[in-house]
Amino acid sequence: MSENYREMWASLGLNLDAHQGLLAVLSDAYQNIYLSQKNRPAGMGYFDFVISEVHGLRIVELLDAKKEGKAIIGTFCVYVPEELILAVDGVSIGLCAGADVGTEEAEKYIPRNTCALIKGFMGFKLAGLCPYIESADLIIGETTCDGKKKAYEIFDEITNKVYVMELPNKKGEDGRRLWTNEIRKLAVKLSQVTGRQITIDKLRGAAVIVNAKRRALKRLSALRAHDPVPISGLDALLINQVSFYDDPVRFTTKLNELCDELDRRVREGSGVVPKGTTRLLVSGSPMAIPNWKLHSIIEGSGGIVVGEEACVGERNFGALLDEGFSTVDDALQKMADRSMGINCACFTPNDDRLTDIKNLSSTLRAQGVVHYALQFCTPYMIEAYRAKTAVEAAGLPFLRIETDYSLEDAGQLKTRVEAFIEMIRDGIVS
Ligand code: BJ8
Repeated sequence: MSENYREMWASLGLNLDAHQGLLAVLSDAYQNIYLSQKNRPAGMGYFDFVISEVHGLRIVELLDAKKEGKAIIGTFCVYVPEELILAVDGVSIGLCAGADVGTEEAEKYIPRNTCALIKGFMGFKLAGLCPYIESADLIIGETTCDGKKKAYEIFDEITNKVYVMELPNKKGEDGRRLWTNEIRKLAVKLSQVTGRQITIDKLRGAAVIVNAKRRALKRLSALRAHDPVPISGLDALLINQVSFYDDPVRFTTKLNELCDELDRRVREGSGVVPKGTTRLLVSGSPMAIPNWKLHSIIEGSGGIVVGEEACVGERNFGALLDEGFSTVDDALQKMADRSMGINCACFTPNDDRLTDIKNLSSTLRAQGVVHYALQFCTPYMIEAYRAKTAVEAAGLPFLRIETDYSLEDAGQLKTRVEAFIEMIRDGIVS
């Protein structure tokens, strides 16, 4: 890929040598973690291709879209409604970063003890490694955790592209009103940036596209409830990560084709691992691409991940947008209501997340919950206590993990995960 796209990367101002190094590391990691898996569905070929072209063909597509007058809109949070971006003919791209890059540069601006996701997006920009950030016309931030909202101030100084939405901390009527108003303001901002009017027809078309994507992701999620599981947690995680980058219509078609194949597997009783493999739900901080660390450890330790109660996972697609809106403002209200149903640890109280974890564990027939918090992600690190109490009260074992993107603790984590799986298998906890 590299030679063909060098000129494009140079025109975006990337650091070509460092970028080349990053692609080489990613390609090795992908080979070792993904392509070495046994018995993968053939339909994963499309997603492998998307990853192989994540800084290539997809960027060509974005630049072509810009030539057609479309805007590229970067986002960091599932509270930002993708429909609104599509309604102004924009292209929505998730910008969260799941790799330790540019750390030294990032730490010149933000403290060492900042979560890896924030350090990641700052590092990608500062080290000149992200063609998505460079292509973006507007980057939408939100006042979720303290780390993100303060980092956006600096990120805006560096990029001059950041628009921050005010997300409330509580979900009562006041919070709902505030968030609805923020969505109205975002609609105005997007119209200004793109020069496009938001109409009811545009919103209807966008709602159909994004709901179809959510339905396909829900279909994939439901298939993971079977035993044997027809697809690995690693592959399902990858699909969820790709859902933030890929063209939504093409993505949905390809994912539905893959689900057809998984349906056949289920009918034939064949799975990616033997029936009875220990089933785990992962819950917590989002795992942005290419963060495959925990899934890789779990599945390399004899378990299988059957679901993610996370933003790269169920929180992103769990609820559909109510398409029964009659005016533009009604649509904006319904978007606000949909996203206010997402249970992020940035909210207080957040009891509904505990219910989500228990319900999902039961639907997906998980035998244990692995709670994942990125180090220094205070909301999820602290909420782990209440998640543990709720999960154990429901009779399920719980493993609490705090980690970052580095592989330094991989051996230690593997030992803990293996012991957890063994305990479940031996029926010591149930
Ligand atoms: S809705 S989880 S996408 S805010 S990992 S930066 S919380 S310190 S990403 Fe999130 Fe929206 Fe919530 Fe989801 Fe802060 Fe934690 Fe870092 Fe995080």
